[in-house]
Amino acid sequence: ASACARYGGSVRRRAAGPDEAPEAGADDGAGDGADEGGPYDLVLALTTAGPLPAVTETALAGFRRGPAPGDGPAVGPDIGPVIGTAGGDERIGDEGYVVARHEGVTVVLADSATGLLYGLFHLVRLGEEAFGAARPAEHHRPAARLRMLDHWDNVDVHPVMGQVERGYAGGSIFWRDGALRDDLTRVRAYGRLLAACGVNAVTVNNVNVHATETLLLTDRLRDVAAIADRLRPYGVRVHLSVNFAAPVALGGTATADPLDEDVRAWWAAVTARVYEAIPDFGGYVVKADSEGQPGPHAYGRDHADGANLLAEALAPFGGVVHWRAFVYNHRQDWRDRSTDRARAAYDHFTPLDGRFRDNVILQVKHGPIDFQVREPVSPVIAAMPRTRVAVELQVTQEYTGQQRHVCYLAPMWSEVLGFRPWGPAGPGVAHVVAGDVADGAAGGGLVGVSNVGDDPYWTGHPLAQANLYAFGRLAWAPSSDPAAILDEWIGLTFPAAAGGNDATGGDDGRLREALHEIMDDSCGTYERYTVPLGVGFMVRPGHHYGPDVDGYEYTPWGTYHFADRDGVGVDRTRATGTGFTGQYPPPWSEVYESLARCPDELLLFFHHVPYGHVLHDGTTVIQHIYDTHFAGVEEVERARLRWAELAGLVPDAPHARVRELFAEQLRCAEEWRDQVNAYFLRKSGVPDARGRRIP
Ligand code: BDP
Repeated sequence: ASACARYGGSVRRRAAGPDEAPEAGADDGAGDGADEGGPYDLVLALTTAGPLPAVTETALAGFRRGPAPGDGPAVGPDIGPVIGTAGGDERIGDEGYVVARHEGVTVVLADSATGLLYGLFHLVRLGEEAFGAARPAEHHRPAARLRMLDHWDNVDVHPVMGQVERGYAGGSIFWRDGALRDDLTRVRAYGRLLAACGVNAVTVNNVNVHATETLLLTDRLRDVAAIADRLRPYGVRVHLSVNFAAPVALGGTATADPLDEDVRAWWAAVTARVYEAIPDFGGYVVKADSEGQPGPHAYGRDHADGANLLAEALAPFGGVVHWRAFVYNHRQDWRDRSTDRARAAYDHFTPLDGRFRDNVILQVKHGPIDFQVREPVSPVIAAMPRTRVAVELQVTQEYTGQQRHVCYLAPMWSEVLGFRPWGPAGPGVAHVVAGDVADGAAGGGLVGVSNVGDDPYWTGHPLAQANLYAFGRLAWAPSSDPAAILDEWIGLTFPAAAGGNDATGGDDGRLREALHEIMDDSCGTYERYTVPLGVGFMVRPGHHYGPDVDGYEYTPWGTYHFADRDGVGVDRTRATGTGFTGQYPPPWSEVYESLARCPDELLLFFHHVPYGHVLHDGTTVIQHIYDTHFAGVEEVERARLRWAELAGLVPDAPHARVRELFAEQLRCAEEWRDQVNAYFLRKSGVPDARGRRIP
C-alpha cells in the first residue's frame, strides 16, 4: 500500500471478517468491496517455500500472511483458478510473476521473492486499473536474464574525467571523497528504482580501473559488500570492474599472464574471498587491451585466454565475466586509409568464437564504433553463435546531448533490438541477447552505461530519467513500444498526468500529450541538428559536447568523415573500401555494399559520395544536410515553447530546471546547425536551394 501510494496509486482493502481483521496502517482507500465477500482486495503469494522479500513485507504491512508453505495452497481458495489459468504446474520462473484479478481479488503469484517484487511493481504501474475489472492471469517474465547497468564511477575524482566518467548527473551515488559514502540511503532508494524498472545487476565502478578502484577487489571489498547489502533486497546483484593486471598491481604475482599458475591461483583465492563477503556477487567486468587498459596481449595471449582465466575463478560460485569487445587501435596512423576502426571488434573476436567458457559473456557495444546517434548494428552480435553475447547501450548521454539536451533513446534502442541481422525471417538482436536463437549460445543480456548520479533528479536532466526507465523495460520486454514505455514513465513520474482525464485533479491529458510531443522523436531531432547520414564523431575532442566537424579528422582515433571539396563519407565497401560490409551476413552485406540499396540514414557510414548524390527521397546529400539542420533547430524551438506552456502542470522546480536546459539545448543546436552547414557550404561550394542564412 505504501509503495502504491508513493507512486500515486492506492490499494483498497475490504472490510475484514472477524478472524482476519488486519492491523491498522494499510487502508488508504475506499474499502468499498465488502459486498463481494472475502477479506482481501490484494493477495501476493509465493508458490514455493521461502520468505517474502523484506520490502514486500513492508508494503504489505497490515495484510495477513497466508498459511505457511507446506500447509496447502498459499492463500485460500481464490488462488486456485489463477494458478490454473497460468498454465498449471509450469514454473513461473525465477523473476517472473503471474498477475490476475479474479472474483474481486487482485492476485500476484511468484516462485521467488524477487518475482513477487516485480509483480508488485507491475501493480504500481497499473495503478487503480489493477483493482478494476476482472483480468485473466497474465504470466510475465524477463526476456533477458541479465539486465545490468554499468556505473563508470571512480572512487577518487579523476583529474580529467571527474568522478563519474561521462557522467552528467553530479557525483557518484556510491563514492565520495575517495571512499564509500557514509550514508547509503540513496543507494537503497536506487535499488528500489532499479527494481521498478526491471534492472537486476549493477557494476559499481568504471571500466577504466585506476589505482584506488583496483583495490575494491581486495582491501576495499567491504565497501562493495555494503553496497550489495543495500541493493540485495531489490533483487539487484553487484558486479565489479576489475583491472586485468590486478595480480601484479596488488603485489600478488610477478606477471598477469593468464596461463601462469600463480596468476590462476591468485584469482581463485581473491575470488573466493569476494564470495565470502558477498555470497550473491554477480561477477567481473573487464575492459582489456583497450584504450590503454592492460590485457592478455602483453603476454602473447588472446582475449579468450584472458576471459577464461577469470571465468575459471568465478565458475565455482556461479559468477560471470563480462568481457568487453570494445577493442581497437586508438593510436592508428590516420594517414593510412586502410585501417578501419569499425572492423576491429569483429576482427579480434570472431576467430575466438567457441573458445570462451560458459560463464563468459562478450559485451558488445550496439554499434561498431562508439555510441554515436546513428550507427549500424554491430556485426559482432551476429557472428559469435557459440559465445554468450550481451549488447551494451549508452544510457548516459555522452554523444547524445550530455543530459543537457532532451534525447529519449528508447526508439534507437528498440531499433537495435528489433534488427534482424540474418534478414526478416531470421532472429533479431533481442533474440541473441535472450539466448533465443536455434543452435545459439545462452544469452548474455542487456547492459547499459548508467546515467545516474547524486543529482536530486538522479539524472541531471529530469527528462533523462525516462531513458533509465526505458532501458530496464526494454531489457525485460524488448519488443515493447517506446512510446508506450514513455507513457508509463509519464504516469509514474508526474502525478498530474497520472490523474488523467478523471475529475480527481487530472490535467485532461495535456501533460501527457505535451511530453509525447517533446520526447517521442527527440532522438530524431538530435540526429537532425548534429551529424548527418550516419557519419558520426563531429564532436569536440575530449569531452564530446558540441560540434567540431574536423575535431577528430586528423587524429589517431580512427573516427573520420573524409569530407573534401567533392564529397563526404567513409567507403566501407568490399569493392573499393575497407571491406567492413563483408562482416555482415546476407542480406545486409549486400544491402550495405550497394549504393542504391543502402538505407539513407547510414549512407555516409558505408559510402563516400559526392555532395550531389541523390537520396531515396530525391534530395541531394548537401541539400539534406542543410534541410535537416534547419529542421532540427526548429524542432528544438517548438519543444522549448511546448515545455514553457507546462508551467503549473509540472512541479515548479523540475519545470525551471528543464526550462534552463532547453535554453542551452537551443543554443547548442544552433551552434551545430551553423558549424555543420557552414563547413559543408565552404567545402562543396553548393548554396542552399532555399537561400537560408548560412554563416
Ligand atoms: C567511450 C568513452 C570512454 C569510455 C569508452 C569505453 O568516451 O570514456 O572509457 O567509451 O566504453 O565512449 O570503454
